[in-house]
Amino acid sequence: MTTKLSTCRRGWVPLALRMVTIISLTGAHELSAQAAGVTVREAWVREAGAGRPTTAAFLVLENKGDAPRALVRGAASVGDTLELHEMKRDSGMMRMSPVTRIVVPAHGETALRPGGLHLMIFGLKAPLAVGDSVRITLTLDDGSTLQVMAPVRSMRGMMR
Ligand SMILES: [Cu+2]
Repeated sequence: MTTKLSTCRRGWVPLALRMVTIISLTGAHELSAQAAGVTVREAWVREAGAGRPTTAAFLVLENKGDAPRALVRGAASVGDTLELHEMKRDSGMMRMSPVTRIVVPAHGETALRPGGLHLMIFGLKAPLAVGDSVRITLTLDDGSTLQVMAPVRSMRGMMR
């Protein structure tokens, strides 16, 4: 019994080490992708009272790289799904609709702000109050991911 267990453990140690190596290589890759390319700033999420199923997130994407990049999808810790949205004037009304990608030009930036491009979070699991923070994961068209902690703010505070 004891012999079998120790054999089992010996078998698992190299596998565990290999997994750690793979994880750290992936981590290094993501880190260099971020350093070479796109960063996020000014991220915030609109507060959402009890019973409200959706909210929106805003941020600025900055691309320090030589190639254009695009945001292609994302996820938020507080909701079921996240969509990329734009606001457009349609016969005198402002309407929002999903977009498949948000381009960030080389050596440029793209702002997601109220009234324009934004991230829409659906299926909120709990109300969001000022002072809370939301973890948002963004995936770019080169497969790299960015993580940002976005504070929750009131819409009124932003309009001042
Ligand atoms: Cu929207």
